[in-house]
Amino acid sequence: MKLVYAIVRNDNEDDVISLLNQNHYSVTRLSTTGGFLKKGNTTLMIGVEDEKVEEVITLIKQECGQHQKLTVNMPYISGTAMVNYATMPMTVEVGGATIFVINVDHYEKI
Ligand code: 2BA
Repeated sequence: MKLVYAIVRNDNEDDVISLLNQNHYSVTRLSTTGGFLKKGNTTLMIGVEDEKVEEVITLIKQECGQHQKLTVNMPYISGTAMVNYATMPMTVEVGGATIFVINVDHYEKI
């Protein structure tokens, strides 16, 4: 058996947990903080049989994998939106997850 730790962005947590639950994986969610940026993130703990690890990682990638997103930002000056100015569409990288897979020596539910 393995324990998958997945550190995901807070804005992905609900969707990835729903997807894992729909696929019959149990998940424990921990509220965590990145040591570098000191911003909140979410660490998921998922205990699975060895042969299910790849599927779990695929599901996490499906919701949290890095991808590009087109965004249109309204220019602001001193907190005031410059509505008459042309907005500039930008492509930004979003998503991403850090995954650790750990061997489990012993597992039981009592
Ligand atoms: P990521 O590498 O995508 O990491 C996102 C979060 O995942 C991290 O948040 C941390 O909570 C966790 N994490 C990543 N690698 C880990 C590991 N080897 N062990 C334990 N936890 C790990 P933050 O620490 O706040 O980092 C946010 C982002 O800042 C990182 O994104 C990376 O792009 C950058 N970063 C982190 N440490 C850095 C450093 N020492 N120098 C430069 N950039 C750094």
